[in-house]
Amino acid sequence: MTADLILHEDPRSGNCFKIRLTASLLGLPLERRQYDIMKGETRTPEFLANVNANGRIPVLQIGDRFLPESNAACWYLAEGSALVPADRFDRADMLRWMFFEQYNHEPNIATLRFWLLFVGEANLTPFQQGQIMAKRVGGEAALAVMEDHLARRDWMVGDSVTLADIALYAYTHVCEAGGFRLQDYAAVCKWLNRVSGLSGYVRMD
Ligand SMILES: N[C@@H](CCC(=O)N[C@@H](CS)C(=O)NCC(=O)O)C(=O)O
Repeated sequence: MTADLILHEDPRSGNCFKIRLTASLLGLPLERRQYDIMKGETRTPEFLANVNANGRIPVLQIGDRFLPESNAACWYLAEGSALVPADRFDRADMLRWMFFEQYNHEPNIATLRFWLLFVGEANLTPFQQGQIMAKRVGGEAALAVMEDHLARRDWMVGDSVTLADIALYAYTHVCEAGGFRLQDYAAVCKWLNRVSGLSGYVRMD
């Protein structure tokens, strides 16, 4: 019998971790199916035809339906829970930070972590090597925006943890693997501790 919720993932991926963390905070059981992105296991004809035509994990399988994109999957799990604000403005503000994560944060911070930790700087293409500095500057700018915001509040939106915190936590807490210095961001560090102190918190594998 197929489980209700199946996470197609590579456990090294922060995007996948967001979904595990959301499910864990909500007490929802997830079956995990693992793929090695370094071996192209999300690019096989079977994966493209049956799981995600975009060739990427995470994908949340709900019964016989497949939902790619980490933040969409977190939304599916959390809609109607305390992880989504009841207030209309706060709900939109939460989405604002989730779009910020996908546009300003993840493409810089997650990509540098992937390149430096898993691919190795020496194995990068000349094009990728030429992008390192821009990604470093972009990632530092995103962390500075978070630092400024969190210097004045405990959570990204409202007075309690929301999906905005989960989405941004995933790659922030491992950003040093991409060469970023968390010690430069004191308010971000305190917020990271707030998230990891939540009841139901689960570690990234
Ligand atoms: N915007 C997507 C990004 C998904 C993504 O880039 N996944 C990466 C791992 S974090 C992947 O599957 N890479 C393998 C590949 O592109 O072949 C999300 O938030 O889920």
